[in-house]
Amino acid sequence: MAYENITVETRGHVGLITLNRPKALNALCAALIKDLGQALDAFEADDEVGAIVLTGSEKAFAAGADIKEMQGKTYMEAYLSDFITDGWERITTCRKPVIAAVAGYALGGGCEVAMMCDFILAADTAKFGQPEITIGTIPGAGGTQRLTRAVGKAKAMEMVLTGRMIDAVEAERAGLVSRIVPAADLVDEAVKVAERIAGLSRPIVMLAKESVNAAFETTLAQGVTFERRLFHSTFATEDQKEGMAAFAEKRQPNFKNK
Ligand code: DAK
Repeated sequence: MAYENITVETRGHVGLITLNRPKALNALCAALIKDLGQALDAFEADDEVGAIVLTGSEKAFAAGADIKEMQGKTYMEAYLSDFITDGWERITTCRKPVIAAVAGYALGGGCEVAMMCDFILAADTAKFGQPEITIGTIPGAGGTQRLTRAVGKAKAMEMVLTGRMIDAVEAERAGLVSRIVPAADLVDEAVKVAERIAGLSRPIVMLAKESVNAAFETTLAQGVTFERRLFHSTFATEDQKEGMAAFAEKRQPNFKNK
């Protein structure tokens, strides 16, 4: 399928989505969000794809929602149409792992989209920020919530109240990104990590993802109980038998996603 604002390719068992609106630093207009949703739907439905990488350009992962598209909206138009809600949360319902590979600016909605992914690999050029306050609004796609959970109240509050950007080193130190890689290696490294995940048992990977995500929605006791139940359920899979047999027999496992 041809898209207007993204490019899509498959590398091995990895679905690679590249945001591609260079003239606007990948600003997330409605058409782009629609393209992104359709690409995610297609990769979710593709049995050959085990993990997804979402990236942008060298200069910008995404510089936010499209300010020019939203600047003239009235309150009633925004409220009644539930403005830019449609499709924005699609990444969070993806059952396959989604890795954000961020170089350059990830601002406003761009930072929020990166945080909706399962983890963020940052190029050494990455800059994260929630600058909405500087244009007279506040984050609207989880910036005050996911950022606070990722980096804690002090840094999130400073970023949201001042619009200050943080670089890759500060983002890694604060726990926003899993690690930093040289910009030139970013996409290859993200695809390598995704390929590694795609080579594991798909149902077990999905259970692991579900269990980590439960940590954000439950008490500790509920989360640990949930994890225990999922752990027990892995013993109903052929892949658990294969994984442990392979270990005991000192060979590589051959997972069948069963
Ligand atoms: N929207 C539209 N166009 C943008 C843009 C944006 N967010 N960011 C950049 N551009 C455009 C610029 O207007 C410029 O276009 P031309 O003038 O050439 O036509 C082109 O991209 C290049 O940008 P600059 O000339 O500004 O490039 P610089 O290198 O000088 O500066 C910059 C780069 C990233 C520092 C700067 O462009 C910048 O400050 N951009 C805006 C960053 C920002 O404020 N982002 C937050 C936007 S508000 C929600 C979902 C999402 C959201 C809310 C609700 N729901 C689900 C309810 C999200 C809101 C936001 O993200």
